[in-house]
Amino acid sequence: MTTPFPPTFLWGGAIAANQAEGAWLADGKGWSISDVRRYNAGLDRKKLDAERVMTEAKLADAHADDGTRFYPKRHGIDFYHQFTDDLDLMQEMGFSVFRTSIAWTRIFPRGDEAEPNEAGLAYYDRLFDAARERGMTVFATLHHNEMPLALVEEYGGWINRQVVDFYLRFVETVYRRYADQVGYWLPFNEINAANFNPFHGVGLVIDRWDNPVQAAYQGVHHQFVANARAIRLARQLVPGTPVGGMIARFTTYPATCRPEDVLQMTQDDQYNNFFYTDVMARGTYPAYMNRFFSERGIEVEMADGDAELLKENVVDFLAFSYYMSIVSSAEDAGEKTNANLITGGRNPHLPSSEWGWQIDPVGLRYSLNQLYDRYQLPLFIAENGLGAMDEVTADGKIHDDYRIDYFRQHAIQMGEALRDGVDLIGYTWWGPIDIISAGTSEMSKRYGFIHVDQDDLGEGSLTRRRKDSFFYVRDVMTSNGERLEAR
Ligand code: BGP
Repeated sequence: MTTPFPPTFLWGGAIAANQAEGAWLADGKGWSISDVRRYNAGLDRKKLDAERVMTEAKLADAHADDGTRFYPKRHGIDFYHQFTDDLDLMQEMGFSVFRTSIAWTRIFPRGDEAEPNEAGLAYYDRLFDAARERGMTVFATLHHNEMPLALVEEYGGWINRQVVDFYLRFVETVYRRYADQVGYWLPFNEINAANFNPFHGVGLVIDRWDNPVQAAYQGVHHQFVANARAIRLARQLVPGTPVGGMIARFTTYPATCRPEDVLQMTQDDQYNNFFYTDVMARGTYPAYMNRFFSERGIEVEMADGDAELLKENVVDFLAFSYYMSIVSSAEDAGEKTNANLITGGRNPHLPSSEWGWQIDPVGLRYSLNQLYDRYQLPLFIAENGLGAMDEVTADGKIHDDYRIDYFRQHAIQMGEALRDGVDLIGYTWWGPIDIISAGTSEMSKRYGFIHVDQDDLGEGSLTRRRKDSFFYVRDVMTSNGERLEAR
């Protein structure tokens, strides 16, 4: 079978600093918002909305606890100290791209300093050199649920426009430092997350705001401005290096063929997805958002020059995360299911993960065609993966056929999208090594092809083990998809 994947196609994996590195205060790093995300042993995986909300009381608890047991992102999987061994394993799988974030608080611990923290800069020099020495292009995310906590507690997070300048100081510092080491820049991970997890997205503490929805959209506008300024700065400091925009892709289908359900799907698509990619790729707020805002009494404050800034600085490529799909219904009827960042209608035609996320490989092909038809920009799947409970057998094996099947089915659909003419340039599996869950701070929600011996409370040897999926994925990536069908 001739593979549909071009020789330039980038295969690899994605992590985020706050979910893997640990070393939460090492070498001058400051507190980030992920360091106050508690693991709740009693959490109900079907009711995660409450988990996502950050309150003053939860913040106070986190400040009072200087341990790491119930704040798993403080220790991660100790990637900070073990990254060379982990990158060896990724190289063995044939990765040609490695996506990670640069933790803002390693570079500017509080976020408002004038000068950067050299020890933090030196760490990413070592990490990026190690990845490149192993044949991987570095795909660097600059904002991934890890803004400085001081900017939240003392400035009000992204709702305060002053944070835009602090962020651009961080961006300029890392552009200058890593100009020759980074192949793809991504200023914001899932810029649409702000309306589904406002603390991760814009640093919003819910009981500080009379109108948190209004506040979140104001924070998003400031991120659009920051994104456009980061693009403009890239043309000066790292010319020729692509800068992308990313959303969490909430693929949705109408509950029935009733026109009202189809209209609901269209509006969900507009409000949850296209609003953000339209601004980043077309450079303007789409007209349909005027009605959305006015019907909800939302007034986004824009400064003189913002419209021109957005129009003149649009992304070079679009990235998105894709895990699952959901269902839209006009009456908001039918059974619900938990999904990435949101709760949506359950699709009776699809299986679910143990966390309720509906597994939909064909939806990936559909999403790729939809996004490419709309923008004709190169596309990059920056996250795709299956979180599951893995079991280690007595002889130390992990037989994760379910993960092999998830990867295989989605890779097949990527190949179909390429045959459809979609300009898909790369794919990074989310969590190639087991890391801490973003939404629940669980360790037991495992995505990796590499198992890490650690439980939800941080107990374990941190030993790394190759799962069955490690070998299958290695064969697919090193053959550039030729051996995709083999099972
Ligand atoms: C995305 C985040 C990632 C990742 C993923 C899986 O929204 O960008 O950080 O964690 O979700 O979510 P979780 O880890 O909660 O299973």
